[in-house]
Amino acid sequence: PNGATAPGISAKILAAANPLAEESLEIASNISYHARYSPHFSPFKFEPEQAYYATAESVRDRLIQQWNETYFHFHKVDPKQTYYLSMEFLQGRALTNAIGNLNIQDAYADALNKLGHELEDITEQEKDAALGNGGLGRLASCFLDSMATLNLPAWGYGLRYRYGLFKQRFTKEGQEEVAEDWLEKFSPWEVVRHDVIFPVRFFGNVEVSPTGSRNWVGGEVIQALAYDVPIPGYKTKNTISLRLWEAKAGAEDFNLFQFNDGQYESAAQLHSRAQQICAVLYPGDATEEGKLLRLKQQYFLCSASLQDIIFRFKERRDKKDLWQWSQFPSKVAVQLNDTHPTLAIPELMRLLMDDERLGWDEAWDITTRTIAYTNHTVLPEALEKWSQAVLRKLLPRHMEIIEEIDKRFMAMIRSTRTDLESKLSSMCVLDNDPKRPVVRMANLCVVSAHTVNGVAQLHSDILKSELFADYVSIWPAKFQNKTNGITPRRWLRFCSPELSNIITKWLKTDQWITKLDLLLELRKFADNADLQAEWASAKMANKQRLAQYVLQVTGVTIDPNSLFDIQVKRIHEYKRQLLNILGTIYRYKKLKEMSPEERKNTTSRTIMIGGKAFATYTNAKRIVKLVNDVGSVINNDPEVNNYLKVVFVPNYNVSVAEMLIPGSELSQHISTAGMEASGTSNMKFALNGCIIIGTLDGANVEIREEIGEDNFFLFGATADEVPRLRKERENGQFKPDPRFEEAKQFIRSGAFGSYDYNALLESLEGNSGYGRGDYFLVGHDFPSYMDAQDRVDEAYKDRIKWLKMSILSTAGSGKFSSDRTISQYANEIWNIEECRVP
Ligand code: NBG
Repeated sequence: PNGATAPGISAKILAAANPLAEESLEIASNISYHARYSPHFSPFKFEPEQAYYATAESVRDRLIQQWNETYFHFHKVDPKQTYYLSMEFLQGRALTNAIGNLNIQDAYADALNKLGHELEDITEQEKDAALGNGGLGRLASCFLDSMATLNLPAWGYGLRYRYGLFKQRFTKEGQEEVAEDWLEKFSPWEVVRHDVIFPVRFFGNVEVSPTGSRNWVGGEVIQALAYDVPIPGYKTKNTISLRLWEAKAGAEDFNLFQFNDGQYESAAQLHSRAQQICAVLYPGDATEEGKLLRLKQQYFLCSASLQDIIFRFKERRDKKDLWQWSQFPSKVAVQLNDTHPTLAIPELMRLLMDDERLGWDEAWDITTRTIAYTNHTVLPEALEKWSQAVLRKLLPRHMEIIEEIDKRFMAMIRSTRTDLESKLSSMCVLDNDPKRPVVRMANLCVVSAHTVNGVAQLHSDILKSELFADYVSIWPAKFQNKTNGITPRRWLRFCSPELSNIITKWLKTDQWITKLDLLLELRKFADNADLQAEWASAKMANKQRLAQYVLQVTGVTIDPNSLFDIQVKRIHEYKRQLLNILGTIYRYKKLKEMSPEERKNTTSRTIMIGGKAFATYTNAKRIVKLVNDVGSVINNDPEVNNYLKVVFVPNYNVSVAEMLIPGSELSQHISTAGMEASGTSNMKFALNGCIIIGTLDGANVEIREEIGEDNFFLFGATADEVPRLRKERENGQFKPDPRFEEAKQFIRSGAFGSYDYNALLESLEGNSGYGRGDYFLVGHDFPSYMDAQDRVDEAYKDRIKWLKMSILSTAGSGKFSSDRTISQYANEIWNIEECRVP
């Protein structure tokens, strides 16, 4: 029986060996070995939790072997290598992915059966590694999967946050944040490297020697210790590393004298300061302390990673006789994932000049040929600007270097591009506004990186025509587009084995898993009744599984025969969850007004919304509360709840996404045009045969192109119309649709409880200002959104047509594999090549 089996039983099983199941027997014995000899729990306990850790350790054994081989192979071949620097990696769970990529799922399932467990229950035991917020962090993790699968010499560098993204809970007040203790017991997927440790300095001052060389001294020094996470590629030996830094102080920093004197806190002061650095992902930055801590985190990542990169570069050179620093950019590519790791630029300059004694010009040449920058947003509040005073205090030498970069940039413009002089004040790196002098990190990146890319065609176009327009004429070749992608392994093969098997059967190959363009072949069969029947039954199985899950986490029963309509993503006004819920409210009101006969002709829907609101983002939290309030009223209204249910799916994260996406039929990607840089969940939904209702924003544009406009429910203003619409609004020329007014009025009438939603609704009213005057154009897009929703209802009534659309959606998703994206980065930015472990 589940749980009661002691690991020792495996000996008996082995004795009764069935020679055909040799591999699974070996695995079972290896799992038993770990349960016994890597004891993390009391002996003779083998509940699912213990079984999970033992299973993970047995998988890790295999990974470590491949991992070491990969490291040695890279070391021997010494190819140019990419380092992906990111403050976020949203890895999610690792077990299913690892055994899937190693292609040993059947053997593991069998082995666990022998030990009295089901693989599915065991994988459920794993906590998500949520070292990221949303799309940007998950993109980094999809990229790692593709780098490994494509056998590229590439690594990730990040921070080992003690607490990742918070867990979302609910009280009567709404969302509550609770620390997520992903390391509560331990993570079997990381290996500490006690020999990989680098000092990282903060504060102090710059000393000038008699020869004029500059040196940063004093302040506090914290150690960066490496923890490596293996990243296996799919069906390849190549297993790369995600290196996460942890901050620690040494024994010599512990003041034994003070401690024995009873001054416990001051005795361990540096230890506690070190602990703060990696304590949480995105500490609140409303206070000065908070800002300083975030900057410390960013610098900590950059400094440790670059010291490590330089160390490896030298280590691989030492074997050869002669080498020069000028070779560095032909061996190293550094990609900055947004501006968060921008300090890598002055840090590389500092290491090359102050430690390696290169001159400015040589150091600058190396730095600019090494570093590339990806922009992930045009939202002004997300474009980082650090106070010059804070930077100067924390990193005095870097501030000098940044000033010098800016000075030289301005001199270059003044001497070669007098036509741009009037633009200089917005183009330069330092903003010397006496009220708030800051460093503009995006400008520092554009000035210093050899390549700047956006993450979808529309976004890259906007970067060139607006945000970075002034730089384009100086460096036209610097600006590129790399449309995002997602890994088809996690986001189809492993999260929906049912649908995957059908695809493999019809394509007569499983090669689509690494060559996603092959999905196009499915188009031929889109009208085939047999495929449609199989497709429908896989979708239904996924919907049933999802319904079970929803019941379990919310207590709400949902009907798998209703249309499953999902919007899951971070809660943000520009993503317009408010548009969704206002539309839902209107739908509810109309249902109430119908006769029972009329209701029977409507399309039954289950609307699911999920996502986390940043702790201090008031309107986002109000939206979360509104969805919950609306859900409680509608779901308990017996008159309509056969036709409409509204569920807030709590604690949205990677593993919840893996449950939701395969069971979805319609998903909403409805941001104000021009504001969502790309979106990546849109790609995951489309790949799983889910139809998108969306605006012409981010990657929606390209998804619609690929899948076909008949298979996409489009509505809303386009990006180029948005500025004019906002102007018209300011001039009082906007006439709201009566349906929009009716929905808002219904909330105000108290239909969803006594909470005062006025402040939230007022953000959709008035005439101007960011967050007021309906900056996000919810009111403008409301009527076309409702019309698109009517088209959805009609289309869903014709199940055959809907199935065809669903098949075509999957068939058209080939472009959105992160394998395609990463190949383009490799060829067009990094200039690296495959380095396959034999
Ligand atoms: C996000 C964008 C998304 C995009 C991801 C990945 C940030 C700063 N940006 O639209 O909002 O899909 O990056 O590129 O998190």
